[in-house]
Amino acid sequence: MILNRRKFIKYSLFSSLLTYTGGSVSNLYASNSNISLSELNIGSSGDILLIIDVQNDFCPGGSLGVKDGDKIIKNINLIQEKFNNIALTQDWHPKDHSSFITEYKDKEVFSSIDMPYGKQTLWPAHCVQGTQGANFHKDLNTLKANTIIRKGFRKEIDSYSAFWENDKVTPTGLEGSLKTMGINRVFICGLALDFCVAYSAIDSAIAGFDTYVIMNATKPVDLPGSVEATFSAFNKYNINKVSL
Ligand code: VGL
Ligand code: ZN
Repeated sequence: MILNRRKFIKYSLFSSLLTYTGGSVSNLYASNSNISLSELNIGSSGDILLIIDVQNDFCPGGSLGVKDGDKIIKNINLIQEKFNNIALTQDWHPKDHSSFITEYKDKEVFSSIDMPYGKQTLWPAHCVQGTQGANFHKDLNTLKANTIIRKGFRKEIDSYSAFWENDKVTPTGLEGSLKTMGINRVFICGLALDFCVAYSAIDSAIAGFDTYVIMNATKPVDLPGSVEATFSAFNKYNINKVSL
């Protein structure tokens, strides 16, 4: 589904979390992303690759499809070869999840409502547990992952981040898991750069991990201002942009 950009940005949770800085997306997108993964000696036991939400509903043809979302899968599979620790996330909602527009009368898709934990965007139904839309894309190599984190499975709370649900108090368990594993560097890729990847990267940095986003293994929804807002958050939280 193609997002209604005007409506979406108007109501986006990001408009409160991050600040629109203006300027050209393509310039920003290219800047500071020239550090190569090969310079970083990937593969020690302290490194993990975190692959966010590479699921059918976020790929073209899905109910919340990101443009060219499937085109990053080849790079993600190549990158996996370098890592000894890999975690996948899977957006995993009950069919009556409170973030779904189908649960409300007289509300518009991509508008927001007040939840006990703050503003919540209303989405088209997506990634419903047990459906084809919730499955990982068939081209994603899922064999090497040692961890799969499901998020958003509580009817009352949405979860963009791999670490904390949107209420910011319910953990997914990933932070404790990575700390127990002795992880110190987290490399993040997947969908979508300006939403679930961004929230995951911010929470990773706040948790104290050195955090890297792999720019040629992610794609943004790219609403007006959303990529600039993501990159200003990356600067604020010292999140590094790297490339394969
Ligand atoms: C996502 C909206 C709702 C994402 C998940 O993975 O980017 N976006 N649920
Ligand atoms: Zn979702």
